[in-house]
Amino acid sequence: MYGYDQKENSSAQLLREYELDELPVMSREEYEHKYQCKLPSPSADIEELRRDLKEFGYCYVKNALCGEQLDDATRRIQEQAEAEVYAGIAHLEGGAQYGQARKGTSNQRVFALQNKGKIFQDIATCKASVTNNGAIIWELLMGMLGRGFLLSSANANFACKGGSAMFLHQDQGYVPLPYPPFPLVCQVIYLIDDFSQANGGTILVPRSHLVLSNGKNFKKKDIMINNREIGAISATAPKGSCLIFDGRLLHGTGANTTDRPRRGLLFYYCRGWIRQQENIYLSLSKESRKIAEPNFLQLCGFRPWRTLGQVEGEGAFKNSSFVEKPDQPVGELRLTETFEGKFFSVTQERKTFDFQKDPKSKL
Ligand SMILES: O=C(O)CCC(=O)C(=O)O
Repeated sequence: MYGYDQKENSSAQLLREYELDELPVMSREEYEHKYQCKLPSPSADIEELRRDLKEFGYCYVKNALCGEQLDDATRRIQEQAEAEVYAGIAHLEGGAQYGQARKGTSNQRVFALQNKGKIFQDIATCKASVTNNGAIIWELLMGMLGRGFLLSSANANFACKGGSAMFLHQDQGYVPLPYPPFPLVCQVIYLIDDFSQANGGTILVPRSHLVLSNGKNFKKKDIMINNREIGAISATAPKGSCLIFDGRLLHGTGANTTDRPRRGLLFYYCRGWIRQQENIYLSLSKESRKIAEPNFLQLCGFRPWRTLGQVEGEGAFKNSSFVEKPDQPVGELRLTETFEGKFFSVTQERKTFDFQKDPKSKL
């Protein structure tokens, strides 16, 4: 999910300045010929997927959603998108320019999937009954982001006819350069339709995760891959696959020139110590909170991790407990004249305060 900041030293500014936010897109065959390489294909072999992520910055997991799982997810997202349009609350965008991601009306985003069907919570946690090859996806996420990673946001992106290609960006573009030598965030896109160059398959710049991390070689002509200037392709894979990419990889939605929408479910994850894109603590609806399973709540950050995410100090040492919004957070307290001669007690529960008059008390 895009995130950019136009401050000095941010990758977004450099990408624009050096015209890397828009690159001509070649076919897979052209790319492989030009750069003398074999680009990633859908696979369920974890070693191959790890190699693809390391070398190219992306990989495709084969049959991540299939059969009924894919049908259910497709039905749910389609009816949600239509209902949001009908209700006049749809997020329509063009996807073209910096600062104008929401302008234009061809493409549609469905935000906050965590509230729009239990199936999306289950896909986020790679639950075995919903996600095929989910254990492989989870393993790859752990390999990239380490233990305690979080769901940063979840949305659907419908690229539709007439929508222009989105500016190319790095999902961790808000992090000052140079980047550390590992991803801070990553994106998992479940393909609801076959992705192709014609229907706006995500534009990817293979290997850009390695060559655009130090902030020094941002000039297009200085960025060489196998002795050729940097180049872009479109993600092409059958529906049901999932595309996983490193947060440093240059990418963006492609332009759909066909008559049918290109739909993708986007799950954006971050390391456990990075602020999430969606403020899920505020936006998770009561109903969705009720049906959420512990794994999902943990993924959203409802469980403190290594001292982070505490609530009034709770969870600092007990990593096993989930935290809740306190009914009555402790505010300013002081013993003043008013309290003299009064008995003051705090119950074990610590959240309920009980003030009673007790003339015999010394307090
Ligand atoms: O939907 C896509 O193809 C990619 C969307 C994207 O780049 C983003 O949201 O950051």
